[in-house]
Amino acid sequence: MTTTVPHTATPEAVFDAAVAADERIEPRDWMPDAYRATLVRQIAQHAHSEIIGMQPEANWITRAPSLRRKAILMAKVQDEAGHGLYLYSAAETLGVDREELLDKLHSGRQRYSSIFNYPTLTWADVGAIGWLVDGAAITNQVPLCRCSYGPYARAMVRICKEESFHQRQGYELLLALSRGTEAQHAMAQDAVNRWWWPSLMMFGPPDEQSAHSGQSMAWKIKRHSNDELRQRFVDICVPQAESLGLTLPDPALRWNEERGHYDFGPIDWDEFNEVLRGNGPCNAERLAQRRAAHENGAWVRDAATAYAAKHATAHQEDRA
Ligand code: FAQ
Repeated sequence: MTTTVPHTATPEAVFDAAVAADERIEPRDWMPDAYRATLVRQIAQHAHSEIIGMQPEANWITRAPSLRRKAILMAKVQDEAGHGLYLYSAAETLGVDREELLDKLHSGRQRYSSIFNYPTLTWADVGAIGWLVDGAAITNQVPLCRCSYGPYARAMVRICKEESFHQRQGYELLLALSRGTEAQHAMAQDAVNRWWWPSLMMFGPPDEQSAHSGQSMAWKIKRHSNDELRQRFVDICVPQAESLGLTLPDPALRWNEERGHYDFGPIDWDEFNEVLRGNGPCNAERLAQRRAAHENGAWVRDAATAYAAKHATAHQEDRA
C-alpha cells in the first residue's frame, strides 16, 4: 500500500486509510487478525470448490460424445485444478499452510461450494454446469478482481478470463443439444431444470442472513451483497435462456418494469442448509473421492519433496 498517513498513525489507521483509498493490501502489510481470518476462510473455501468442482464434470470425460468435446472437457477440468493452485498460493501468502487447509477440507472443518454436491446425470449436465455454474461463478468473481487483498484480486483476473471461456463452451454445448433431436432438447431442458435453483444458491444466503457480508463489504473484500449478485445473474440468464430455446424452471419469473429487474420465485433455503450440513445428494461421495485422491497422490508429493531437497543440496555443494 502507498497511502501517506502521519508518522504517528497506528497500523490500524494506515490499514483503514488504504482500504478507504481503494489501495491493495499486500502480504507484508499490517492487517487486522479478523481481516486475515476472513480472507483465509473465503479463499480456502474458494480453492476447495475449484478442486472438488473437478469431480462432477470429470465424471463425463470418458463418455464425451466426440473427440472435440472430450478435449474441451479435459482442458476445462484441468483449468479448475489450476484455479485451485492459484488460490491455495494466494491463501499461503496469509501465513497458512496448504497441507493444513487440505486437512481442514478433508475433515469437514472448511467448506466448499454447495453446488458441487449435486450429481451429473447426463451429458447435458456438462453444458448446464458451464452455462449456469461457471456463469454464476463469473458474476460472483468479477467484482473479486477489485478485492482489497492484492494476491486474491490478481489471482481472480486470470481465473475470470478462463471462467468466461468455460461459460461460453457450456452455452455452445447446450445450444447444440437444444437445436438437436427432440430427445437431445429434452435432455438439455432437464439439465437446466436441475441446475437452475442450486446455481442461485451459490451466491450464499439472503442478505439478512449473511453473517459475513457487512464486514467483508466494509473491508472491500466483497464489493456487492449476495442478493445483488444473485439478481444480476438472473437478469443475465433470462435472455440467454430465450436464445437457447430453453425455459428456466420458475413460474414466478417475470420482468418488473418498476425495479428494472426480473422478479423470481422463492429459493428453497432448507435444501441449501441441508447441503451445507453435509446432507446433499453427493456430499459423502465428493469428500471420499477427494480424500482418496489425496492419499493416492502421496507418492507424487514425496517424490517432489525429495527431488527439491536433492537439488537444494546439489546447489549448496556447487557454492561450497
Ligand atoms: N456453499 O455470510 P455468508 C467455482 C457459507 S465457483 C457453501 O454470506 P460469505 C468455479 C459461508 O461460507 C464456487 N457454503 O458468507 C467452478 C458461511 O459459512 P462459514 C466457489 C456457503 O463468505 C465452476 C455461511 O454460509 N466460489 O468453484 C455458500 O460472505 C465449475 C454464511 O454465508 C467462491 O467460493 C455456498 N454456496 O459469502 C469450479 C467465491 N454460500 O464460513 C469447477 C468466493 C455461503 O461462516 C466447475 N466466495 N456459504 O462457516 C464468496 O464470494 C463468498 O464466500 C460467498 C459467501 C458469496 C460464497
